[in-house]
Amino acid sequence: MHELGRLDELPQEYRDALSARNLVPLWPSLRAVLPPGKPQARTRPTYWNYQDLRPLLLRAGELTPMEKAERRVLVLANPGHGLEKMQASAAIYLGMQLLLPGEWAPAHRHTPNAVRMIVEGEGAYTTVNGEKCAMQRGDLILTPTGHWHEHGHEGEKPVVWLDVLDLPLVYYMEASYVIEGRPQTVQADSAERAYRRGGVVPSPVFERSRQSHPLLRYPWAEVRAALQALAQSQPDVEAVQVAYVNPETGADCMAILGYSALMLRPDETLTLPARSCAAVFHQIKGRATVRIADQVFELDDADTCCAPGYTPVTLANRSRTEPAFLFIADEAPLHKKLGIYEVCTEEKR
Ligand code: GTQ
Repeated sequence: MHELGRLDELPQEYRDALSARNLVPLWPSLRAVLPPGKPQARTRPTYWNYQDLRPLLLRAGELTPMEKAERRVLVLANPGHGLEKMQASAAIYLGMQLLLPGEWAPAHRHTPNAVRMIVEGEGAYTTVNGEKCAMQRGDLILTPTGHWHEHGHEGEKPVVWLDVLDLPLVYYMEASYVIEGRPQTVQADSAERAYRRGGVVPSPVFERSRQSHPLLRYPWAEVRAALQALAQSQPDVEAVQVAYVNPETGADCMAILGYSALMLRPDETLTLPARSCAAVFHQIKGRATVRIADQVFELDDADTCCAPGYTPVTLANRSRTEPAFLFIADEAPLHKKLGIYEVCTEEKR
């Protein structure tokens, strides 16, 4: 690929004339916006150790009362994007949120989609459009775009969860905003129970559910059981992985980011092919080693790391006796909708 003309080769008076008219020559910047063969990722492989950040999060609980925080969150920011951008990847935002006993994070709704993966503590809940969702370790709770949500805590110890939002994308689209609300009236029943068993959904033919997100809470006990059953019934399956889906349609549970849970069997090593989208790995339980390009991260309970797109990732269970469980968030739904999703071939790596 031959070299293109540089900006400083153009007469100053010509450049000024262009600038004055809001015009820009493409060729000095063409290779930057269309790099040959492979994108230039700002997203760097990055690791956050939970035991290391936990005391700092608890200190935020002492330093900043809820009234001054609204949401008490330490953002897991990728230095490749600049910490102030609060991005884990191009489209993924990650935050560790703390709620202390008796505290309440007031109702609001916003355009970015959020999910929460509960990390520790008991007795907290999120109410999403009137549905009270209990928060237990490993549970996934959806807060889709436009849904009212507030968090409360009736337990005794601090509760921490990992927020995953598509905020960087929605912000980039100039579509990010929030609306403050009043405390929600809690519905008597939750949809969760209706979507529970035996491959049946509450959908009589004359009244299909019109909800875009019929199920909001995915209890960890059930997801873990699904993983263990899969591992047992299909011992040769390449990846013991389940996707969090809309039970009505089987489609990704959220429009922009994709969510799955993966079990590494004792001693198992699994190489995920390089894909165009970035991904986040969060250890629900166990000890996995995550190799991303030339970086190796040793994850323990509640540790998190992220990988740029176009990069193969190797996961290995460090235990010979116990399974390791990972929660994975990726940008695959977004890439698929944009038509840019790729599982990369060898030459591209
Ligand atoms: O809990 O509603 O990490 O609005 C960032 C923005 C959490 C939340 C975040 C939010 C929330």
